[in-house]
Amino acid sequence: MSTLVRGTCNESGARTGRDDVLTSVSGPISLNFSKVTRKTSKRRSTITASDVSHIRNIGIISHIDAGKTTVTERILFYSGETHKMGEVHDGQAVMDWMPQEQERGITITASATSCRWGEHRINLIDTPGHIDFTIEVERSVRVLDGAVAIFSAVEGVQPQSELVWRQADRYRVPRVCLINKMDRLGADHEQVLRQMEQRLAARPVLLQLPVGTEGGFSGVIDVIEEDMIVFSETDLGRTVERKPVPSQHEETLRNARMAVTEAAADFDDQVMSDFLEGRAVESQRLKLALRRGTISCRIFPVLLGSALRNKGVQPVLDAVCLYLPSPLDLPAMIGRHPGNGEAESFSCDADLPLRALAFKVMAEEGRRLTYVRIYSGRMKQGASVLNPGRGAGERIRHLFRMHAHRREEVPEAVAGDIVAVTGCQTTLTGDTLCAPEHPLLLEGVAVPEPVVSVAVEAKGSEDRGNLLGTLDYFQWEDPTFRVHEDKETGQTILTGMGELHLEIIVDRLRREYGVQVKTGRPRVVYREALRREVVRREVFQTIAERRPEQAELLLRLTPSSRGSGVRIVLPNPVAPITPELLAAVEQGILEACDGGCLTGYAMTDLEVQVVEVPVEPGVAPSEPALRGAAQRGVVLAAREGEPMLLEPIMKLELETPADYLGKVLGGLQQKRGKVEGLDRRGEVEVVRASVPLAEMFGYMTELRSATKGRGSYTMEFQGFEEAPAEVQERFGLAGKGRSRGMTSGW
Ligand SMILES: Nc1nc2c(ncn2[C@@H]2O[C@H](COP(=O)(O)OP(=O)(O)OP(=O)(O)O)[C@@H](O)[C@H]2O)c(=O)[nH]1
Ligand SMILES: [Mg+2]
Repeated sequence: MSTLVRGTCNESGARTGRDDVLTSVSGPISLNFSKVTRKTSKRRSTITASDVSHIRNIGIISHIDAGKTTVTERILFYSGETHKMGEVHDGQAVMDWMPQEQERGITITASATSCRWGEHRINLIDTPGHIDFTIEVERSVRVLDGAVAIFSAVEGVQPQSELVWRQADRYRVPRVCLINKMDRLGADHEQVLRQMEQRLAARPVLLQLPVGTEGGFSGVIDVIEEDMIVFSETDLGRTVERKPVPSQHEETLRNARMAVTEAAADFDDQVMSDFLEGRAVESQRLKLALRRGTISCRIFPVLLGSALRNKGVQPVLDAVCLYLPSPLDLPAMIGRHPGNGEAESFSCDADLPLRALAFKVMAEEGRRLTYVRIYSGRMKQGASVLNPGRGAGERIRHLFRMHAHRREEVPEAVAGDIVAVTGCQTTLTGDTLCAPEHPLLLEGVAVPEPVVSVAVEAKGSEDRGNLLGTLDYFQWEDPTFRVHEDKETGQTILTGMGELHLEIIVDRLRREYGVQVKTGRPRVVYREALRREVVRREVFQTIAERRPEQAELLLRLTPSSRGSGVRIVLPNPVAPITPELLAAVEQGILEACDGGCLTGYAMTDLEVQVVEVPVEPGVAPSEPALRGAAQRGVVLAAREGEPMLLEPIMKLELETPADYLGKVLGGLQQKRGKVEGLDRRGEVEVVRASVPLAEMFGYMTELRSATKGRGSYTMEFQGFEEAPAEVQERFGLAGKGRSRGMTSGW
């Protein structure tokens, strides 16, 4: 597999020296607007190469319900992209355009949009917070250069906040943070800052102080500029005024500025010496130092606001332009040549050959709309490009700048930009598109493990005809959604991330495609693993084109540690065994592992070594014979290896009022849950536990009734563990320590 290393940003970014970063920032950015002054500049949708330093590709990420879509709606409104402010709770948000999103008040699919802020173009992706749609966050952070991480001032750092933070850490995405919902009862930004330090191991730098608390929250004090920012109540916060800081805040402001200067000092020697000698540091110098710290992911600027009350959003946009990197500030990208795997690094340069990554595919009436991030070169309407991973050519028919569901056609896009294109036939999420004469593979998108399945059956004969085709569209769109047929029952099985994920798919089948289905109960997706090592010699005979063919393999299957997946070890190609023949062997092994050896669930935590491919001198077996030998050999060997079932285990974080703790813990114990930690936050107890997913269907109803509607929980996949003996036996497998060497049935 190809890998791309997105190297660590050093202090100054890998491409630009420290001074370059300084200059790139000082020109276009001005934070000193006193009234609202942001008239949207005349739209120019085509970005030219010279504009790239003004592009910001950002995502909005957070725990469910922290206010991502509400913030995004304000961003579109204040930047002049929309003329009416859409509200999530009215089902009117532009970004939540799917009917299911509008009805449920949650985001389900990441929506891309684009706006101008001063001289900057901000390409923005509003992501969902619900864990079932985590692929949307994953693919977004893979292609974005920066993010706005939102926290609720009341709930603080919630479990899902930790998860998305870790996703952004993995791709080293610089972040500015917004503590939202400052208007709510119990808002406590200092508590959130402490949680960021403790739970995210992050270093937040508070750049604003609140003016007023809870319902009286009316604006913020800008710690760097030392003035107060007030948002008008009469024009939906469009007018922003800067005023002198009221005297009662002066001392707090002095201390806060000192803390900001101390943080900035780590990124600028002059600021350090001014700080040590007690001299005031001018604002611009502080901002530039903070920018370096932010781009290197060593600090995280924090702002305060209440998006719903129209306060604090414009400073977030300013901070995005000021502190987050442009595509030019990023370290060089590294791709691998498809043939020899050799690495090549390249910069964000429109004059280099095209390299782009498809990160999202949407099916619209059977046609594909493919979202791409361009890393180098240009993509033009009508261009022929190569998908090197699939060895397929693609033609770009049209390019669009997306505004949620609305499209605006553009003739071309250059390195650094994000656009959607039509015309791609085979490209899926995580695929590279590049210039045909310069093939290079970029790192794909990590796909999380789908662990819940449901059987569906079409209601009428017409529905039956449409079902599989429509499910195919959904599979293009969503790499965490899989479809297969249960060989025994003939039922169609849908596999996804959770109950909500599958419920939405079934709802979309009905509404968007008019396909009516009956659904079974949700079930967990097990895995097969082996208890002991097996060595097997497989001789496979087949008839091809009326001629008998034979292939022989010596295979060793060794169980490996939990979470290690499947590893295949092939011998070196020695004539007459060619790399193509070994690829056929690998294919056969993968097919066997995917299909499992007894239960139909895929095998995992297994090393398959091809010890030997015996051949008669000079006579090579055929590809189909080798593939067949590998597939059958692995299945039969696995059946001798004391196969067992593994079940998915979830990491659970649950909140309950302290009074109900005993009842909740009792319930978890009955579900084979293991409590790993208890935390008191005010009146609320937070329980961290691991629990088998199989026990958790319908748990929300149970928890609500146990806590009089006041408990809530989130869970994420943690790993697979051996399933209990009753489950093993239900599938015809032996419980721990009891083997039923099953070798028949091939
Ligand atoms: N009081 C208050 N409510 C807010 C604020 N911002 C958002 N909300 C409300 O919080 C709820 C969730 O807001 P969304 O913007 O949908 O949150 P989200 O993060 O996009 O949620 P998901 O996309 O489902 O993860 C809605 O009812 C909003 O009206 C705020 O600043 N103050
Ligand atoms: Mg949302």
